[in-house]
Amino acid sequence: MPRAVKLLLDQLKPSHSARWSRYYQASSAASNADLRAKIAEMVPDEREKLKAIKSKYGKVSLGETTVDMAIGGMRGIKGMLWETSLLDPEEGIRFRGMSIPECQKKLPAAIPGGEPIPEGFLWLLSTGEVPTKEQVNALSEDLRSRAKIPGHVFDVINALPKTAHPMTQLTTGIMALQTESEFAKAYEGGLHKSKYWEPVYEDSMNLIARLPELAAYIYRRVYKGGDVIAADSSLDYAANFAHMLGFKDELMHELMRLYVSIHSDHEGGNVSAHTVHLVGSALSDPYLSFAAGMNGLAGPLHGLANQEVLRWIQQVVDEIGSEVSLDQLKDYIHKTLKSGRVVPGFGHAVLRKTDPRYICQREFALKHLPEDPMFKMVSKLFEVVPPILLAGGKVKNPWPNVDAHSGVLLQYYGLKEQNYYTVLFGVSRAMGVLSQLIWDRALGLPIERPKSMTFEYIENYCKSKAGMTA
Ligand code: CMX
Repeated sequence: MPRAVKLLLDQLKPSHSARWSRYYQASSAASNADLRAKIAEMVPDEREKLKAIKSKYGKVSLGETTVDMAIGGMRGIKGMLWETSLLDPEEGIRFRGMSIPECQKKLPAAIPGGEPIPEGFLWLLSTGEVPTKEQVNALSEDLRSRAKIPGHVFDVINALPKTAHPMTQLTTGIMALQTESEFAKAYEGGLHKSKYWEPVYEDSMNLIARLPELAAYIYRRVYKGGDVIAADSSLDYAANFAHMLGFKDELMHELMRLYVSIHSDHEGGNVSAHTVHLVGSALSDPYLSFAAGMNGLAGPLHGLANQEVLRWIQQVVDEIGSEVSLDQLKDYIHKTLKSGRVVPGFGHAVLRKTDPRYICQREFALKHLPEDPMFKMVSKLFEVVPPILLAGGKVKNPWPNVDAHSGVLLQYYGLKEQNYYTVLFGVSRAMGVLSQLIWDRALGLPIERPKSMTFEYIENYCKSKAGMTA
């Protein structure tokens, strides 16, 4: 249990702390390798925690909402509970309290000193605990046993032209998989609300398990003449995904482990995560909720930026070459900005420093592909873009985000089809948003319904407020 949570519980109610400490000791000692059993064990205490926070702090204000915030994309409004990760503007993401370097150090890896296996992230995100190797292996096995896709899903995808964007094909495939929803069936059968999380857990794990095969099918269909590669049951989740895409290089498997892990979660307010959470709050099942989130991820200001970055870098290289001076590069960036476009891969709605997901990808590149010309171009952009964006005076964060780096690593290992990149992001994102969705239902979070306003309402409200305070 994170220390901060334990401290809070200690303050809230002494009896909780005793119960938590019993739970913690039991779970630390247990060799329980079943994730569902582990979550079931946690549910009563987490419900108590929610109740205690509501009763003790329910009326405490979390801050002011201004008109700017309301019409400015709700930036900075604290309006959602999201347990799996928290984003600090200066420091970047922490998964259940752990930074990326801490996760790299503490979570089980496939090879000594290698990148953590994403199944370890899934366990961590779902429970807040660092799993043992045994727990991670059991989870890998469990996911393998769930990875079955019914034939009609492929038929539905095959009905689309191959030219349909891979994200359209992914979302279509997820929607076709919705026929398998255990939550939808259980709800129709009159499930008690205290048990909602159980079929949501099953749907979420089944969906996470099925996504790599679905995504690999789309890749092989669109780019490799439909030559589909069967799963390899000896491989972990990410390595098997890379294998089904057609990549045998162990370093590409390592890259995929890193990729899936760091893209898994980025707290709750980003478009894809918030959408899954919002749609799920209407008790739409995990397939419906996740498909909705994927449609948000497919937007160029969010997940599609990774495709846009590589396309843009490619354009830079095609137009002015890769051996360019910093001044030539500056001119090109000014040209992009003058044409009314954003520099893809730079900026962030919350972060105010370089994204640690960018940093860990840069470290991977420095270790494995320091001489790659495209990596060198990414490094030059890291030097050149931020001062230009800063000088423009309106960008709140001039630093690179996760998408500024991922494409260059993928193309180095042979995954060069940029339009496919957001699908990789989507498969990865499932682990975070679906872990949270299980907890949304376990905690009984209600349907979301923020208040909207018209211009007239805002004006009248502000005038009357001014009158009152004058
Ligand atoms: N290039 C040029 N202009 C940029 C910019 C960039 N990289 N980032 C922000 N700006 C502009 C905005 O368009 C906005 O301009 P207007 O006032 O004319 O509308 C202004 O700077 C202020 O924006 P901001 O408050 O700094 O940023 P937002 O919170 O509104 O937007 C983001 C954040 C990520 C959408 C934006 O930085 C952007 O468009 N970046 C490029 C696309 C990108 O990399 N997206 C991926 C983000 C990570 C992810 O979600 O996957």
